[in-house]
Amino acid sequence: MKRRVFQLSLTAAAMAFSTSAFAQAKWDLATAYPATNFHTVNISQFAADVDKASGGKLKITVHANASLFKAPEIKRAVQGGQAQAGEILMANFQNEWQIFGADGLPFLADSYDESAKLWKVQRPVVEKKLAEQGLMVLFAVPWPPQGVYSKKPLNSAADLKGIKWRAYSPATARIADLVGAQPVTIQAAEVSQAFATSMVESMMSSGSTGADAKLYEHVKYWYDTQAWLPKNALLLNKKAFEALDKPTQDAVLKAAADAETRGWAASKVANTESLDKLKAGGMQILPAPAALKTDMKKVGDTMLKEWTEKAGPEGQALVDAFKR
Ligand code: PCA
Repeated sequence: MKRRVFQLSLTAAAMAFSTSAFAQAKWDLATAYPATNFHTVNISQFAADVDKASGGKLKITVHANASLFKAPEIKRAVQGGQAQAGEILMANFQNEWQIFGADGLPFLADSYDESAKLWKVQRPVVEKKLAEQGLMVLFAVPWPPQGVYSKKPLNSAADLKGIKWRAYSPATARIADLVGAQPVTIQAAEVSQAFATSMVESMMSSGSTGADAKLYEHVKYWYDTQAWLPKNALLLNKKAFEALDKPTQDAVLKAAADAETRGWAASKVANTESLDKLKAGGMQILPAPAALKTDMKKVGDTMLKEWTEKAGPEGQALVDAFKR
């Protein structure tokens, strides 16, 4: 009984507070990648910009490296308001809605220019979908082009048969199926451990994630297939955004636009720097052998076909708009 009275008075206090003018807000922002990763550095800069432009009215605390929520939980946490903001890898949510995975398909958009073109057509539909879920997308930034990490040298996809393959998304698990490897889903935060213990022997990812995980300690080769550039997106809880006053909302949107521009540039720099780091650590950074590239392109063709079937007219419209 006592407890109920207490709860009621708390609700009354909350209501009184919400009708008063917006004074200050504190947000938690969850990410799944290390603090030093270029995405996280970019997001931290975004938080600092918002703080400054809002005159300290909106304070955003960035929780890096999956310390607040694990990667697959972040979307739901932002939706439910457990965190007001969070960064997701869109391709992780392909099973929920195929369009989220368009940038995770091998060789559909395989350069920064193509990736920017894809985001242009993907963004409006993604915004609409997320709005239905009570979410907003502030910006998206691609990971550097995806190559193949392997403990042993590779000539073609046949060399991947039977090996333990780290997947980070439904699409990267599907690649394993198609080449006859054994997929194991492992989050970026656990990649180093997984290769160190030989739980996995190969994966596709960027130089950036390999450098973050110091993979040169456990892996010998990275083949530059330039297969796709999956994007991280920064999501907001729509209600949290709407609770801000207009000048603070504007500060958020302006800082977000800056973060998107800065992030794409940072990704290109991270690509070069991380591959240099892997090389310095003793890895061989190699062009993809012709057979491997041809095999992977075939995998990409199959996956695009499967994706288009699942994504339906909406997916076809996206691909058509992208190719136009
Ligand atoms: N790094 C992330 C996703 C794509 C990438 O380059 C990872 O490997 O989990």
